[in-house]
Amino acid sequence: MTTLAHYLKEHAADSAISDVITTITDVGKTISQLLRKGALADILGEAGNQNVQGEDQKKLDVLANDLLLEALAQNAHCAGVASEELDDATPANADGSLLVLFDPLDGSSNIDINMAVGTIFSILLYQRQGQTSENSDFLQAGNKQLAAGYLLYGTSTVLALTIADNVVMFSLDPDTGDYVLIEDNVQIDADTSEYAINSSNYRYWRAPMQQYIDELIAGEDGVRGRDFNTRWVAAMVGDVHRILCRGGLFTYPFDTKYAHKAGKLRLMYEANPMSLLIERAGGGATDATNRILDITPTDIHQRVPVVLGSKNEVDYIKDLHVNHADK
Ligand code: AFP
Repeated sequence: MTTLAHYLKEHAADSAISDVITTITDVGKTISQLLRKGALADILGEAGNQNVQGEDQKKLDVLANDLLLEALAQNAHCAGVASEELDDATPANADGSLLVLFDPLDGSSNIDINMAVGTIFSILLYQRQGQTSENSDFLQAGNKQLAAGYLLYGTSTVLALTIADNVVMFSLDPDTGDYVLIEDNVQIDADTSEYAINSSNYRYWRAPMQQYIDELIAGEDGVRGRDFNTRWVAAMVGDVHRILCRGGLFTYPFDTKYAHKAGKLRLMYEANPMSLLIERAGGGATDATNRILDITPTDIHQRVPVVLGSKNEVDYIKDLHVNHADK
């Protein structure tokens, strides 16, 4: 049996990364317990304030955010923390060598209906050790991530992690409190017949994305020559987990629903960490034309269109967009 502690000891580049991941996953145990108590813990419902994106926060969003922030601020290796829920990054220990970004509870609208939610995290190198960290220190492309992962609080709590070249999964043993390795070297099939998209936004998409979904819906009667199936968890963390388990395509594409947003998902808290996991598992991740991991961020809360999952399907969508642009 390999526990997370054993795995980190053998595979983490240094003790700082190991330590920060241990802090995040320890908080994950607390969040998992709070979620399991559900309404009994009096944690459901709106917290009464809105996050920086103008969305209502659930009580547990606030709690998860605070727990992670407090724990990471006390970690000597952590120079700064940026959360999807807070306007600005929070400086931590100036002598630390790492920066941590997180979405404390992705899919928070799922909390009240007892469906899957998760914590997504990304770890970057801090390049100005000894000085107080600022928002601009976090503006590094996703390909610079030292580690990334998520905790999925579903029927069981699962950690998906990439710290070296591969992706691994651990399951939280509720009896011992240990994360136990359940999958080493996760790989995604290049082909799939399963896709995830919120189709209610169809009229706001660009023509190539409309064409793509039209083709999938036409199934064996259309140009794709086979039937496709839809799955939509409404929490990216759940959809990405399904893809890491059995392949698939996930997209939250560019849409014109809200003029000021390029997409719904956040580059630094959602798209980058998930893209690193997916690429390292052999899949693809693009904003429909460019590799997500190569985007240079200009704002810590920047949004981006996302297309990720089984490689051939991601490439197919990319080709549709490139060919459309060429015309
Ligand atoms: P919340 O965390 O605000 O619930 O948003 C979740 C999410 O960002 C992402 O995890 C889902 O894929 C997506 O939103 C679902 O969006 P729809 O509301 O359009 O279904």
